[in-house]
Order: sequence, then C-alpha cells, then structure tokens
Amino acid sequence: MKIYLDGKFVDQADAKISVFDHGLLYGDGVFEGIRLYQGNIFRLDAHLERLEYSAKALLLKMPWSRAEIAEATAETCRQNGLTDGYIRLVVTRGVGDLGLSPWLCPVPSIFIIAAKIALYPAEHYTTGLSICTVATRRMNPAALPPAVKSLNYLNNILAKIEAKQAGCLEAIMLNDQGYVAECTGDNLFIVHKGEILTPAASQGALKGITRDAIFDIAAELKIPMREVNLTRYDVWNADECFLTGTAAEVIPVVKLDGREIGTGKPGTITGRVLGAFHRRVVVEGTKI
Ligand code: PXG
Repeated sequence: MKIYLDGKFVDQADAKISVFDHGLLYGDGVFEGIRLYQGNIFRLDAHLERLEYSAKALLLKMPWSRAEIAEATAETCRQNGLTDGYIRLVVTRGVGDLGLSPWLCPVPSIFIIAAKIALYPAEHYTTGLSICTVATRRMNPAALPPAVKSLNYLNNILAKIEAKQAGCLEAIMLNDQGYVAECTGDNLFIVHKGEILTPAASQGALKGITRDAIFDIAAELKIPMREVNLTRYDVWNADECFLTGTAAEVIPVVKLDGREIGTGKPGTITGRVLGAFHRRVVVEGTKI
C-alpha cells in the first residue's frame, strides 16, 4: 500500500511520523474519513471544507490549497489502484517540543491512506442494529466543540468501549443537558409520524457529510425533515430509527435500551432513504 506523506508516496512500512509530532503527543490535529465509490470520491469538496473549518478552529494553518489536497487525495487512490474504499486524510500539528505550545510546531504534516473499510456486519443492514445509551456524555462545546473533527477522539472511544461492554456495536451519546447528540461515530435520525427528525449540530452532533446528504434525500423524496431536540423517550417511541456515517452509510436501528423501535424491523422510510443514498453515491462524487 502506498501512503501519501508530506508530498511523497511511500510504502506503508516507511510511512512514519515523529514521536514529537503533537498529533501523537496531544491529539493535536484534524482528520476526515471519506468514501470512494466506483472511482468517485463522495462529496470531496464538503469533506475538505469541513477539514478547513476543523483546522481553523484549532488555529492550525494548513499550507496547502484545497485543490492541492483534493489532487493528493485522488492520486492516493490511483497509486493504490483503488476504485472503492475508504480514505483517511489526517493533518497533524507537526513536530514540536515536549510541552503543549502549538506555536513551537512550525510545519504541519499531512498523510492520506486509501484502503478498505469494515462496515457493520452485512446482516445488520437488513435486520437492523440494537443499540444502547452510554453514560459517557458528548463533549460540551465550551470545552471542545464536537463539530471539530480532531485527532482527539477519546470522548467517542470511551463511549465505544461502553457500547461494547453492553454488547452493542453502536451507542447513543447524550449531551450534558441530557438530549440525544449522536452516536460514537454516526449521526442519528428518527422517523415519527412521517417526518424525519435529527438533533441539530448545536446539540453536540458532528455536521456529518452523510447527514447533509439525508437532508437532500428527504427533499428529493418529499419527506418532511427537521432538526429538533430529542430525548431517549423520543427515540424509544419513534416509528423508525437509522444512523448515518461515511463508513456506515445508512443503517437501520431496531432497538434502543432494550425497547423495540416501531415494529422492531427496519422501517419503510429508512429503506427508501437507504435506496436513494445508494443511487447518489457515485453521481455525487469527484472522479479520480
Ligand atoms: N459523528 C461522529 C462523532 C463521527 O466521527 C459521524 C458522526 C458521521 O459523519 P460523516 O461525515 O462520516 O457522515 C462521524 C464520522 C469509526 C469512525 O471508525 C467513524 C467516523 C470517523 C472516524 C472513525 O467508526 N465517523
């Protein structure tokens, strides 16, 4: 596998980062997870815009243009002969001193991995996921804005550990007011009385690229959709529930905290959204 690292393509074994890189020492950096479908990078510009916003939030000045990063991303796919896969694009603060000071890290690093992704086991796309709510709360925006896709993912990792300990593949994280924020690596949606409802980003949800696509799909399918504050009660009493993410795409949820959602089977609106998503992934991509 060829990895793009600071302007060069290197073998996986040679793709190394310094132990003094603040991305490693402090989680000081930003990243994107992007999909490649039949030689098309899904919503690449939106991913690169989010990367720029995340970097700006950390005052991490990226010395590359969006076009340069886009080309490096496409070239990484080409170098690996990949037409379908998952791209991980990472920007670190770069090498600095021992000590937090980011201003002592003059040169950020960028690396791009284009590989395959293990989705949820295939059967869950037809049977649906059983998820739970975990005790770990989504970070307060006044501490670390959850909209920043930073290399510091411990909040989500702690929640993921709790999910696994409870025997679930994914879990709901509440914000510190007790409203549903999102899942550990996916955005959450419910269907109630024919409407699609999802928490606003201000409730602690990442502004997911797949989530954005759901707004477009809802408009296309003429299904009303709104951002609302959701409690667990709302999800327990929903007619349908589904999650979205770059890796997960659109996956139905049929149980939360031991309570069946709706009929306990993936819902019809979820199925229509999933179908519409699959029709869009290639056409909405940038050709590599
Ligand atoms: N919420 C969070 C916290 C995420 O990290 C999403 C929602 C979905 O956003 P997109 O843009 O992908 O539709 C994400 C992104 C993993 C993993 O291994 C998942 C993400 C990122 C990194 C790793 O499960 N999902």
